[in-house]
Amino acid sequence: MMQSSEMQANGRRWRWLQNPCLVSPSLMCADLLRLGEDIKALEVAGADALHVDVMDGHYVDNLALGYDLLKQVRDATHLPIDVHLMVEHPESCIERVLAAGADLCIIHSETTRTPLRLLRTIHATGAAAGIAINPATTVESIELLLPLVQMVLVMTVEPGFAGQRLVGFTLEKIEQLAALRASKSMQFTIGVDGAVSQEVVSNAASCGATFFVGGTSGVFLGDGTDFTTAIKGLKQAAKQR
Ligand code: S6P
Ligand code: MG
Repeated sequence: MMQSSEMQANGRRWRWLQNPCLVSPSLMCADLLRLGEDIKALEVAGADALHVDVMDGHYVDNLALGYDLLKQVRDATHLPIDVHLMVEHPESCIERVLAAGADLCIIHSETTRTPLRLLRTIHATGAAAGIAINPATTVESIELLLPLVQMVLVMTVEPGFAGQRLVGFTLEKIEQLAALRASKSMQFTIGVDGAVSQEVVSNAASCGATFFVGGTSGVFLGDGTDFTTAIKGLKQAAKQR
């Protein structure tokens, strides 16, 4: 288990996660044929991080962004990169993902038999660690891991695809996590991923979320709205909680 002194030593590197409102556009929703241009435009537009979904076609029925792309994204941006691992047995890819430049690595605890070891591996490189919970995954099932993570990412859709509808009851888990965090003086950030529109941001923020993954519902709107307007809209919605 990571010692608290090591947690403190990494505290400065993880401080960006404590910002009261972070928008992290999901790059699988970008124009992949013009990704470099989209990344630059997202930086200028006020993105706080970039969300990279890694999918293996087993844990979820989709294939997405791999090591080589992740390395190129790392070289192309100064923003923190949060990597969302939707893969079976993440231990087999974690070292490569970390070496490719993840600042925050988010796992699904049910994909591994050894989540503690995995969190330790992530922390050993100085990266922050997170756990994602699917709509049907309970907060109770990850409660023991909470003191060890810097982020809980509440999936507000089933993982795998962009463009889905919100699963409404997931917002209650944000409140539950926020109450647990307060009662045990923990520090993890609560994020939401899936169907994150302005309305969802506003509701999720009022429940205690501060980290918002922006996909087709929030940032890549496809209706001519530019990234600056879209990201500003999400940030304003977070204030209107
Ligand atoms: C989905 C993935 C997400 C999506 C994002 C898409 O499994 O983890 O990060 O990229 O949720 O956003 P939207 O607004 O299209 O649902
Ligand atoms: Mg994701």
